[in-house]
Amino acid sequence: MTDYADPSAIITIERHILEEQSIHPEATGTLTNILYDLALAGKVIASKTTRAGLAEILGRTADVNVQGETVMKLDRFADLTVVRLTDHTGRLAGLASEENVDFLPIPKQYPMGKYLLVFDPLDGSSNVDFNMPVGTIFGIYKRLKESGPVSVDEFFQPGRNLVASGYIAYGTSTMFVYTAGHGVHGFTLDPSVGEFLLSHPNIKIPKAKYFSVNLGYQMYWSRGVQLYTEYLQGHGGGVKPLSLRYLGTLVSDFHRNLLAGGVFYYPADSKDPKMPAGKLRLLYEANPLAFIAEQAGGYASNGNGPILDIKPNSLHQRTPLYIGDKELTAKVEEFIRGQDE
Ligand code: FDP
Repeated sequence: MTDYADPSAIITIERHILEEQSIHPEATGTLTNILYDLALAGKVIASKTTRAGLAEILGRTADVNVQGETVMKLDRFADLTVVRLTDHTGRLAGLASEENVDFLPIPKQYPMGKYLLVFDPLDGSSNVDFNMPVGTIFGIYKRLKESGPVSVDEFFQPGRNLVASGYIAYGTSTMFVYTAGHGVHGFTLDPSVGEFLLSHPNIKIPKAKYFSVNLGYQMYWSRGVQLYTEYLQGHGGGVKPLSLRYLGTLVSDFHRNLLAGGVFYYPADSKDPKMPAGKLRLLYEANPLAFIAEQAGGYASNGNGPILDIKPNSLHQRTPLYIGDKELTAKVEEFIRGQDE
């Protein structure tokens, strides 16, 4: 059990979100409760990720464990956890996630709410088998229509419309980081009391120390992106060389750069003609993190302009993403304009 020197200094996530709600006298508490539902989902998923390596012992063979139960893949489990903890509450009108081709309407037996949830249940899931950090990303929009069945177009809102966004990082500890448009706040899960406690209030991105990109794919990048990368490495003397860090889990790479200062990018590339815009998804990866970056004094670009201004045209649309330190991220637009257009 953690020994808290001064329990009155403890701010739980519930208290913090409630206090933020009081900034808006018109608030009904619905958004507060969605965030709280997601924090609970984060705890449930974290309790599984910490046991991920035990799948071998418990029996991953043929996806059936020793008790004869089917062992569910962690990303599927994470998806179901978020859906099951949010779809019956009367707070949401629909959900869209990386795991489902179409959006999920609210089942008929449950009341409909006015918010839409977009999420990536387990970002970086290819890292799970190697005990590397993973995360859950989410974004919350108001639905566009007052009532009636939800249509897919209601999900095609630019990131500027986000009411709140955040992520849960499952790393050496579990952290819940969110913004509802009043700064970015981070909470660390204390497993001994089972609660997220405010550990990183009002996060602002410090001076850049790192750049994060999969350099292995450099040969597939445009000339502008190659020169931008050389710029970050200090060629030409524009900046002091930045240190390279790349985990291959967007949430974790972003989280480190948010706290330590830096820029992450996954550019458009020619590696796979089916994915000319790179690998990352606009709706439930780029947009939620872009909202956080801007709230923390940073910026997110697709190489031509702000990520948050793009109007999506499909649920699983991909986008190039440059995100983090404001100046360094904006700089890529100069390189791309100068070389690639
Ligand atoms: P993953 O495929 O493991 O889910 O969202 C996709 C993602 O991970 C990001 O988290 C990560 O930044 C990126 O892919 C890594 O891709 P590369 O292996 O191509 O670098």
